[in-house]
Amino acid sequence: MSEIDSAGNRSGFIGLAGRPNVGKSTLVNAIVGAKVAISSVRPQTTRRAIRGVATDLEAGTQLVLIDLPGVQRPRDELTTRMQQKVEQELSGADVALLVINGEEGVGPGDRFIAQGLLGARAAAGELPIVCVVNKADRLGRNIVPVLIEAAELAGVDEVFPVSALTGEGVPELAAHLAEIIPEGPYMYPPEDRSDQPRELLLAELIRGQALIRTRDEIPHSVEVRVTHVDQREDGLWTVEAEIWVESDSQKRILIGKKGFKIGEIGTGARKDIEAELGGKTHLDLQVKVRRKWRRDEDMLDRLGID
Ligand SMILES: Nc1nc2c(ncn2[C@@H]2O[C@H](COP(=O)(O)OP(=O)(O)OP(=O)(O)O)[C@@H](O)[C@H]2O)c(=O)[nH]1
Ligand SMILES: [Mg+2]
Repeated sequence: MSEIDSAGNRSGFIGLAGRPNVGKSTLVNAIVGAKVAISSVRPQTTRRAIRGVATDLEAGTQLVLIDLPGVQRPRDELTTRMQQKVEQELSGADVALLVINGEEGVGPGDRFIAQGLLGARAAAGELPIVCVVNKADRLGRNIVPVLIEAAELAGVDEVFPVSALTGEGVPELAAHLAEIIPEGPYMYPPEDRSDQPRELLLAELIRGQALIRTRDEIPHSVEVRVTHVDQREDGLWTVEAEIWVESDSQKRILIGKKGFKIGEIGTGARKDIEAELGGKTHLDLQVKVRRKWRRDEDMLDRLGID
């Protein structure tokens, strides 16, 4: 892109911080206008920092939204790394977006995160902190006291009521973000929606289906690797993937009676994958036991969870 093309453009990194399950990934998808990050009712759905890209060519602005794992107390090597990643990404962002679950109101966890953002601001010199009170669709007029509590959080500059699910309030939020990001050329090609390699995005779509169809400890124990993707001449895609769990009993549950559960996961994942690839897909899933992969540093390195 030439100097002249980018003159007057604005472009910036926006780091999303918030407790697990407040709706960060749903909000990233809503702003980008595509499913770039998986969301689910399970806390700790997001494991990697994913960048969602929203470019408005007419306005000449590009928001790069960094979807981050929910902030919580680390439990194992996986969650420890997730926390470190959050701190590292926020310290390099142009704007911090603090997302709160409006339905639950402002709690000690949100205050803790707001304090952390103040720390990041002190280190960065300057860091606007925008607060989103999400799940506004659940609140109606009861949102007002939550908006006030949010505005009183230390460091918060602006508060926006939003429903990431219905899209209410999202354009206003995006417009404000576009105003406060710095001037500069685009960081990603304008047609990009995400920074993820295709294999990783497809693996996440499969994991998303496993998450919503299992319970208890299983959602946290699942990881997915896509081992093969290709397209035949007649257009049919083939995707091969391994679903990892941590024990034989989890494997039995994930496969289910007569393969019912894995069949359901495959059907749901195939739909999402076909939407992403834009064509009919044959999906081959294999369930494998990888004991303690969540505590295995080498394994986490290879999975790209750093
Ligand atoms: N009613 C309602 N539900 C929402 C809204 N936004 C998100 N949700 C739901 O809240 C749940 C959590 O959403 P996620 O986007 O996965 O939350 P997250 O903050 O990314 O969670 P982690 O990745 O675990 O930190 C999902 O079931 C979403 O459908 C909203 O605006 N309204
Ligand atoms: Mg998430």
